[in-house]
Amino acid sequence: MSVSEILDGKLTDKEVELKGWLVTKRSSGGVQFLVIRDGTGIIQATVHREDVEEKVFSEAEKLTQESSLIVKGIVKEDKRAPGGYEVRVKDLKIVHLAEREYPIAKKSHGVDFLMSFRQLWIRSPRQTAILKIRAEVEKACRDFLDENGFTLTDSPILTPSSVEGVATLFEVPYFGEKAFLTQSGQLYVEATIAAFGKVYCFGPTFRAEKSKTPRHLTEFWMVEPEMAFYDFEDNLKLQEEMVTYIVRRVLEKRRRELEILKRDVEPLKKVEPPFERISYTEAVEMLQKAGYEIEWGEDLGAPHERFISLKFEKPVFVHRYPAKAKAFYMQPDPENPEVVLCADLMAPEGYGEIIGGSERIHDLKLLERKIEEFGLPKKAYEWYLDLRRYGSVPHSGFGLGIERTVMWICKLKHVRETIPFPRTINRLYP
Ligand code: NSS
Repeated sequence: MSVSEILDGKLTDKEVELKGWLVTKRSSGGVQFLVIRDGTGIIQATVHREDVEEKVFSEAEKLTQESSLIVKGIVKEDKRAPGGYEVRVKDLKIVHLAEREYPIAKKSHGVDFLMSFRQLWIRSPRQTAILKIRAEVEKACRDFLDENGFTLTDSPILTPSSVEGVATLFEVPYFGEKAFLTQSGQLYVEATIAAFGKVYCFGPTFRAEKSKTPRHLTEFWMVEPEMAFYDFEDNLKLQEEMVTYIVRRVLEKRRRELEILKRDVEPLKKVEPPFERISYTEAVEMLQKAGYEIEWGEDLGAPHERFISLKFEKPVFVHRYPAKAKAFYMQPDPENPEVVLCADLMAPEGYGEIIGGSERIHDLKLLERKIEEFGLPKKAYEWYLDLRRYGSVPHSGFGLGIERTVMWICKLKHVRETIPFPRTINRLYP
């Protein structure tokens, strides 16, 4: 039996057994008020001296914060109790009596201190709410793709080559050779589309990001759909549908968690197709007019993305970036080969990029030329070039960053709270 079942009103006046942890305890006269959590919710349990054997009452007195316990009792509706229900305890067993000093008991700890005790911090209501929403976002991604004819094909993590530029590669020794932790599974899903049509990979990706920003992790999770015969336009439509599906799912299933986070849900309700669209060139003009020092040709940085994202109520695609600012595999725009058929999706409310996607080059000669222009070792990409030798088709895909998406949906200031154990330039512990 779980706390959530009690809070849903399914077990009123029934006897229940709850297994969980003690959040807080206070006593008043002959009653001890225990606040217990079990992973599904938080509830108050009361131990009345007159209801229980002396032994049970004194066990309850011993309880320290975070002790694990099993209680048996009767569920009572009680307007005064948080959540509207409480358990009137008949029996109680301590499973483990926690040490007295809980390291993160004080309210005043800073985030960095709390991150050093992440193994304990994840138990707090705010952190569990965020991680529940993360799990819902991940499930929504999978459900959306599985329901729409996609096949999951996992990409390798140890790879011989770079996808998103050599500057952020993590190198690993590999039996006398060099391997790299994957920056993106994209190149491999480009291979599996020829076997399945529509595919995706979903896994951890790694970037040796030297930047210390509130939205960069060195290890983050990405879901990467790839579709044969999809052009640039088809790709954007799919992204609109998928992001809308994810947001709706969280609104539907994770209301309690959004409330814990005090997330205003009105902006989220506005997320529906079609999303806004502006070209990179228009974005640069908007930024220049607003006084930003940016030249055509430079990639957009966090402050630029923030500015643009705040101009729109819905997510906005910024499309057709300069070829030089983006990755080697992107299809040039036939109307202007200086730019490529790519789009980054900016989440609203100042959040900026959550998706990067593009139509891919499917012509062998052009791809060979790009690999050379970008100074990449052709040998490592021979297998990838094969995809353009045998049944090449126009195709497109994108990568949605889970942590950035959760950060926006939860309206957080920093991406590090969106993953159970974050990895950043200065954090590898715990
Ligand atoms: O570099 S991306 O823009 N695009 C790719 O990796 C493509 N190869 C994906 C594809 O087309 N299959 O990264 C995609 C998303 C980006 O929009 C962010 O949401 C997220 O991945 N991302 C990150 N999240 C957290 N930390 C870091 N460092 C990070 N880098 C990208």
